[in-house]
Amino acid sequence: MNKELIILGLTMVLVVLAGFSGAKGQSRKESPREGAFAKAAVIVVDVQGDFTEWKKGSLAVPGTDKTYVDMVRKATSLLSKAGFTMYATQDWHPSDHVSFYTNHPGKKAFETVDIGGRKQVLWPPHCVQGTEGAKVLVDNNIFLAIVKKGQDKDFDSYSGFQDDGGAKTELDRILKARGIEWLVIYGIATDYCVKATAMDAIACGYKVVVIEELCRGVAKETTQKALDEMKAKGIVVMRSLDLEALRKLWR
Ligand code: VGL
Ligand code: ZN
Repeated sequence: MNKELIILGLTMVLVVLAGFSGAKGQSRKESPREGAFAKAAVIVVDVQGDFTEWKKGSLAVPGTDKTYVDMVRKATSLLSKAGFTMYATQDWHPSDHVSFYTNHPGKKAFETVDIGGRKQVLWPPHCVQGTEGAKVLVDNNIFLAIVKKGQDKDFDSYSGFQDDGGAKTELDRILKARGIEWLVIYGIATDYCVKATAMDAIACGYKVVVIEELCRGVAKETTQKALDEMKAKGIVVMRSLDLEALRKLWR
């Protein structure tokens, strides 16, 4: 047996293995994407423990069992592989947040109050910064960025783009910096954060598709109303995820 040849062979195997792991670790996230969906991004809205029945969340939205979360995970992975740039939003409140009924003595959960001339729904405390319930339930490594919102105790923020006081998040800037023109949006809740994010997205000049099957709403009537309002603004509401239909739409 030739010792040098064996050592050379082993070295080559190691070099190849190192090359593969390096490529994997570094850059699926950073390189601009190519192909039909190069200018398209996905925003997975607030798929967090506190909004799900699966995790017995404090503000669990109907229809958010493990089957729903698994469907979202599968769709998110599929879209990433198809070449979409992936983003998520994350509700991320301080414990003294204005939207928590517990911070308004005498008020009950789901009551609406007037705060500084704005209507504010009072929610059970949810998505408190750093808690288990605030975690995004989709593999975090898939996202180029997870945009936090609702961090200012004085303002609620259903939209991933800005809060009720008009303070912008980084979302529009990072999408524009990457040349994104088209957005696929889905998550929780259809009638609050999905709707607000989609409405701001279209106002910011993006072409927007909401995937109905991948969304869940707090209440039936407000969910139907939200879908109608979104359609009226030019948002395409697609019943279920269909890559071929998306390709045609944006050709
Ligand atoms: C949401 C209520 C309060 C949402 C967030 O993600 O739709 N809803 N905070
Ligand atoms: Zn919230």
